Amino acid sequence: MHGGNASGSSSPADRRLSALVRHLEGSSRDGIDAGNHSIAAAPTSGSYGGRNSVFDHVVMGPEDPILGVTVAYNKDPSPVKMNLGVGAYRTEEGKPLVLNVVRRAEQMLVNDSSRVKEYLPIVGLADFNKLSAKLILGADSPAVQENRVTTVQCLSGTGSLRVGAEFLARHYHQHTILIPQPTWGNHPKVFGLAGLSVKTYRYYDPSTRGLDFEGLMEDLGSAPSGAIVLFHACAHNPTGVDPTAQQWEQIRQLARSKALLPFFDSAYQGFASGNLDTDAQSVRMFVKDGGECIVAQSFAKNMGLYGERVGALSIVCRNADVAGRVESQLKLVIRPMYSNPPIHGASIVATVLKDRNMFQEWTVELKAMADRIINMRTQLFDALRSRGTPGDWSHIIKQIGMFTFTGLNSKQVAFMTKEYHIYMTSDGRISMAGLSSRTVPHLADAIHAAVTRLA
Ligand code: PLA
Repeated sequence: MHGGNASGSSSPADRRLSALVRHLEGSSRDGIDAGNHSIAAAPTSGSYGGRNSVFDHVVMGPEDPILGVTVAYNKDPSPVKMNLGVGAYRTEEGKPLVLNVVRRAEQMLVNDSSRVKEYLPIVGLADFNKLSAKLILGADSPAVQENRVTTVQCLSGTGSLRVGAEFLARHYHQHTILIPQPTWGNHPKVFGLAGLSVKTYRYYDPSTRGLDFEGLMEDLGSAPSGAIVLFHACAHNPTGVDPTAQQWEQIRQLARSKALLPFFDSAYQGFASGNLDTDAQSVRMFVKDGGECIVAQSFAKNMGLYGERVGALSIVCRNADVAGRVESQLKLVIRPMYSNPPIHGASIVATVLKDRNMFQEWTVELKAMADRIINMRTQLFDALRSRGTPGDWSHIIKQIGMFTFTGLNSKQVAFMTKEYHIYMTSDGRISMAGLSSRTVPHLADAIHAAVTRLA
């Protein structure tokens, strides 16, 4: 079977298979040598003196569009190099940050000799799950109180999205998912490989550098009834453009009238405005109306736990009975994937969320990170203005969250990398969290040169 297509009538299993076929065909196309597949009788015994590998036909795959930027950056010996690719917070000194409250929680965990390293349940740490649901849905959320939310601890935001997608592919009647155009580059892969059929809805208008609200409403309005719709809860990646509260309300009404199933990706709660509740408003709006929805949460950015891989998937159901059955099926998704999640990161989060003082300390540290990013926006904007760089750069201060979607094209990006050792994704996205007062002038010089030399 070649070039299998996801026709309307195919099952999730068929679609998963054709997604895999496309994925594999893609990897051989991306490779340097897709020819000569004669692997007949390639032995595993080593009797060929190690010359022929059973993997000889494996071609070199491309680097990831985001994480590959860090790979290239690491290879550059220049002392002035800057990594503005991946969204990872850096201090004014350009160093990764472990929050004080996280260090404190870790000390407490280490000092507690009653703590052991047993397996967690398939769904993860119970305290962590309950507290994560309250964090995103609100401490007084009726949905949580009525026990109609099931929350499972997953491997950060990505793992939560994937578990949610696998569950939907198996148990939800509609397999079309609409994702914004553009969106985080991993979204189509996560959903497609789970067997969902991925379509896009209009989101960003390059001419205004703002939301294409009409396009969005039109595309959601013509979506198949019951389709899944992916929303970024706040701080849309890569555009930094979020709907206003009024627009969210219109989106909610439309989504509910068409029985669309909202799937929120919340990777930046607290990072957009500096306030955890403000950044959860979009999600809470959809929970308040009593309808169902799904939320994938990440603690990578807001608690700085990137490599600990801490996240949660919550499915808000109509009633506790449904939630219980949904949870039983989530366990069947998780068990053959990674059995059960790691204990350390979730214990840190639970320790911080459980304790009033530590929670308070976290919000202060979180606000400081968000404020520093906002400050970098102002500094970069001012630096470009003082250089008289052609163009309207006000979007730098208008956009929200970790990234600025600069509008620089891939040629300009390549120029900045080559001539100025500035690393960023080829779509012109820069991580504002990777900037500091010391490095803003270098970036402004590079942007100025790119814009004036390569229109
Ligand atoms: N969802 C969105 C919208 C994201 O931007 C990211 C991370 C994730 C989910 C996944 O995060 P997690 O699995 O680490 O919790 N995006 C980053 C990193 C910060 C990445 O690409 O993996 C980015 O630079 O876009």
